[in-house]
Amino acid sequence: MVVSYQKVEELGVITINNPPVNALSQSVRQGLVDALQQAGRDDTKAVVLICEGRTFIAGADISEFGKPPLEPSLPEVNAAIEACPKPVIAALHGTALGGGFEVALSCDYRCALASAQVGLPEVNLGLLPGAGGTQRLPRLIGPEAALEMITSGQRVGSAKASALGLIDRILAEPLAENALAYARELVAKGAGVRRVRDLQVAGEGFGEAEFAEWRTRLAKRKRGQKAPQRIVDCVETALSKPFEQGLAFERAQFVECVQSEQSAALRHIFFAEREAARVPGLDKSVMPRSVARVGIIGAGTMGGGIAMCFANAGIPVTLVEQNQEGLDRGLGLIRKNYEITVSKGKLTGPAAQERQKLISGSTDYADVGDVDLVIEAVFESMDVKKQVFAELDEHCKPGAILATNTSYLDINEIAASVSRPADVVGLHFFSPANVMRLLEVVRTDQVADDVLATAMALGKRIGKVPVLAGVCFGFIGNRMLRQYAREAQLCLIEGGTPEQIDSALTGFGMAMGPLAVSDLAGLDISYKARQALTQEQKGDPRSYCIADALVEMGRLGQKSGAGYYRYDPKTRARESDPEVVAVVEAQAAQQGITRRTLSDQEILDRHLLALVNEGFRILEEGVALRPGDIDVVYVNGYGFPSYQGGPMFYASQLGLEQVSQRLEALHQQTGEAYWQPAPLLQQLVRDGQTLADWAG
Ligand code: 3H9
Repeated sequence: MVVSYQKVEELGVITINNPPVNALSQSVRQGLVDALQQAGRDDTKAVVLICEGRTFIAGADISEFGKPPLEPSLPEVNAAIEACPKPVIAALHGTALGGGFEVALSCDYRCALASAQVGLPEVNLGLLPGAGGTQRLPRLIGPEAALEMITSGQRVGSAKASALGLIDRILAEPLAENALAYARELVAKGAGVRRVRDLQVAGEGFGEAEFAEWRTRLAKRKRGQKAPQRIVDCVETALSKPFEQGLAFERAQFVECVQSEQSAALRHIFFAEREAARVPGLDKSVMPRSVARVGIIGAGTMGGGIAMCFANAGIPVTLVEQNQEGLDRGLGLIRKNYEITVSKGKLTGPAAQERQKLISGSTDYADVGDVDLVIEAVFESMDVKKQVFAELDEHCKPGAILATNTSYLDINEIAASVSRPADVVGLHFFSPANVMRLLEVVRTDQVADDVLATAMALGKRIGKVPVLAGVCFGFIGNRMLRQYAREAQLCLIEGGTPEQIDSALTGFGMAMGPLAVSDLAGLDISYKARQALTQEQKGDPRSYCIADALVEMGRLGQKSGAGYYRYDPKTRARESDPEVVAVVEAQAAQQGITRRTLSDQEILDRHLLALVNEGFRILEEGVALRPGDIDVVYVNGYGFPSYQGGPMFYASQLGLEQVSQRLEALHQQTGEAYWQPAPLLQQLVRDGQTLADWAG
């Protein structure tokens, strides 16, 4: 039974037990309605609603969305709580989220463990709270705080929730015993039914202008997303309309959101992120190795960022550099990063100091002799990496995991250079490493199962989204990125401007356009990498001649004040630069290209299709295990808009036949082999299959 009802002296106790997170699936909703009816009829004086397992209800059952609705709905459950003639007391632990928190808001009183958190994260799924959250929350905490909580989707701990008036009593463990004692206390003092719906919203001084301000702010902060704007509409309605009308309005908005493509995309990402953590073929009995101390080789931007990831998770780190000067520079950079975090109010000073204390520096490999995992983050050169691995092989204790943060190099070759190839794995972090959520875990030919299991578990422990990738040039993300970056160059030389290209992609929702990203990363990085290649390896000159010309003019991107754009030395604001147009035109003439007008749609199509086609190749080769893994990589590592679901989800929404036809048209038009639809795509189209069929 997922919901049970029990009489404990004068109290009725409703217990939900629906692992893993007590989601509100149909059986739970029905069970709640039945239990409430029973409680309403018997001689109990109050009802306690509590959950078994690791958490109070964590929300509606997301897997039910997109399917025909099943009765009773959650608003009906909440109405049943409010119709109960006795006070209902919600006892919270773990995370009371979304519909779960809305259930608690429908109760008369709320008590919680100090460790509990509450929140309305629906916005992260392209939704709004659809069971009264947008109407009840403003009645309890006012419109401003309600808007902040609902549009950010962030959780609030018990202490803050109590200060806001969301929780009436913070309890010590054990929850059940103390929640029942609290309920008895309420009964003893005659505390009766107390419905949030009957409260007036304290909305003085909050009117049309304030709501308009929120809409503008969200249009920037949640660019392109529909749900945040709808949330503002709902909260505004809570102020202007009676409760029932507000509920009806909210319901209509929720239904529209749940049917939207944006929500389907975000739900896809929610499940894909969790699926990505599973490694097929890796037996559940494989125990991850224990990781209590970590070493990092290289205190550059990447090494420092990685060190912060571990320190932030409470894991001590030893950072090794070649000389004291480099080490001091690296540690200084880390200190500065923490100072910025503190100045932004995201961390307290003492907490930042605690974290920094976990990072120690050294110039001696012997100091990583006893670490459980070491990550090499040095210059991207096979020779240099092999030298580092030889040192690690010599100094690290048996059983230590030896990881490389290489972005492109053949990790099998690195593994083969040491005496313990089974301990070698790729851990590819993304810059800035302490911020970006993606972690590509690269599986080498000889890697041990428990090393892989450790890498995946550790990724989650340090707050990353780990995705398994196979060895190839660029793994999943960067291999696809090369195709995308090529299109940016070709669109530029064929007739686009940096502004047009970037805005076509930011218009789609990309965090930044490809050329602005290049300016940020520094044009000299890929220039240097190209210099090491043969003419043949470099490929079509049209795809790099502009970049080369800019670097040779000293335009290295943001760091030199100019790249594809010009940057204001003070504000770093980006400006168009006619000089770039001149360079582009000169290069086009040199390559014999007559520039033409490109439509924004063509630019967008070419960039996305380049990603998608390579994605199919990567899937076919087994470099990525599932289409969803590629989407998770792009959303968490490359600024792909989560509400578009990632490149493979985008392809699925477009329809594989349509994707194949557009690729074929580009192939015919250009004669370029890379536009030929990938064999897997062709096969799926021939067989009338979807990517989900293939993955399933
Ligand atoms: C909503 O409530 C709408 C209402 O306003 C209106 C309705 C009318 N449903 O994350 P984990 C699964 S919208 C179904 O790995 P953790 C998850 O897929 C919802 N399944 O654990 C995974 O399955 P598997 C608002 C769910 O400890 C397993 O549970 N609520 C749901 O790291 C464990 O999950 C949210 O958005 C769900 N709601 O984190 C909360 N939640 O093992 C979403 C989880 O097969 N959930 N699963 O891969 C979370 O944020 C985290 O799961 C939570 C636990 C913090 C609860």
